[in-house]
Amino acid sequence: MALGDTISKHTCNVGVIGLGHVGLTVAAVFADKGFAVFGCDVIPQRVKGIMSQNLKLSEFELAEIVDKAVKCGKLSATTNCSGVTKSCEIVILCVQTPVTRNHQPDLSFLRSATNTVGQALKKGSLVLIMSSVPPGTTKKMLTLLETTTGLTCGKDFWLAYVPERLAPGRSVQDFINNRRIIGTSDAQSARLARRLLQEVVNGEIFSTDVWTAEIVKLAENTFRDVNIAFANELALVCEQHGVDVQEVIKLANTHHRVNIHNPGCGVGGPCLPKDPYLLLAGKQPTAHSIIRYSRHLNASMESHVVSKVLAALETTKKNVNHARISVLGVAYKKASDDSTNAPAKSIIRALRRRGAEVTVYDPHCPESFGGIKCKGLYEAIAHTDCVLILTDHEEFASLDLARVKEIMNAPACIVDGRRLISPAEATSAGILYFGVGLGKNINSGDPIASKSSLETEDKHSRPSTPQE
Ligand code: SAJ
Repeated sequence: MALGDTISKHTCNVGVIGLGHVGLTVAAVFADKGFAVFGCDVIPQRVKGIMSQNLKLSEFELAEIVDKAVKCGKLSATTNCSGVTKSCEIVILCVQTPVTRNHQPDLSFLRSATNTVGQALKKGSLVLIMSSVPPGTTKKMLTLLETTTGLTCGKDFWLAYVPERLAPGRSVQDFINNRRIIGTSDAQSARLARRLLQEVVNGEIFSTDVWTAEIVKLAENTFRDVNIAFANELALVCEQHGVDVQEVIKLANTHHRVNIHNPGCGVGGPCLPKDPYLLLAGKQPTAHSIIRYSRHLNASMESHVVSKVLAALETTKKNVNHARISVLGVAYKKASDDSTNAPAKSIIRALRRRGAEVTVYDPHCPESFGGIKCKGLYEAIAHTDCVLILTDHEEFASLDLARVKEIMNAPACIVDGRRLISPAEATSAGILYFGVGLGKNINSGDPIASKSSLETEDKHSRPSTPQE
């Protein structure tokens, strides 16, 4: 039977190479739609966790469909990549594509997986690459597949670049509902990839060439990174002008063509700190790259926040050496258990290097980056000199400020790296407040300085993360 027909009947086998966050979501969704899915990962514990339904996944829906698919035999996992390739007509590559310390793409995982797939690929198969890749990579993988298989792409097998667009935290819904891009270099690959995607996603599907599709994916995350960098620079400007950046952004965003993102203590996660470098890999389109500069600026917010803590301690006449600081949040973003590239890492280390004792609380993430891990929020805050908020978890937005003041060493102070707490509410609870982008001397007691129009209109309205 032709591949197109087995796709429509869901009778073809789907192999997913790489069972990280993206691969596992892809595997689980295909299995949930009735395809027989064979997943493969080089980490035996990951495979074991999936098969024994013992994987600790923070996303409830993902955990649920993974377990269901394993239980009913639609999803199995192994470390044997060539075995998977041999038994599947569809092979989806979801391996990581990190950057090195010098911000150069490390394609070794993708090259190795493609090479193994090439050695076992059946004639008539469709290969999809979903990893984020530097422009031109799919073409290189196509050549590698042709060399290892001895087959011709577009005639004997099919290949498409289909970037994922799922945001950790809502992976399954994003995978199913987001619009998708398919990049191919021949018409039949485009037809088959579209037919396959249509079976599992509801969102509109756009087709283009591979090179364009690769750049589209990187452009999306780079746009977000540059926009956040703009917000961060604006925060630094506002601090110098004695103005509150939150109010500036909220009011500027009332213009229907303006959508400034939120400033903060830095940009983390598996994607934004890396994808701009993949986009620029091997190219220097201009001597003054806004993309490269944005990366530097976003990374520098981590040391800016450390300076804010030092300034806060100085105001309270305390020395960082021996100070006790409670860090709230180590995950890279709200409601996540992921601390990949989280700003918390360098910030906690910098404070500890200066002699501070750091307690850490995160309701979602087990990491502590060398700080003393606490089980409870107020346990972490008790007897500390400074509370430092690094993640915008909901739990921190509703802090009982009176209780915070009571249990902290006097004078209590908060450094808010995510602008989660109302400065006016903190000061009226008797807490000194320092926030990224807050230039006003909120601690002066001046009632005009301590009330922004945001707080007057809706005191609990913190601008939400754009396009959350
Ligand atoms: N952040 C800010 N200010 C903001 C928004 C985010 O400082 O206004 C920070 C967050 O705190 C976090 C980092 O940026 O540390 C990244 O968070 P995110 O929510 O922007 O991005 P990710 O990495 O979770 O997911 C992104 C998404 N890309 C876009 O929104 C364009 C997601 O849709 C992609 O699928 C994902 O990258 C990916 O896998 O590429």
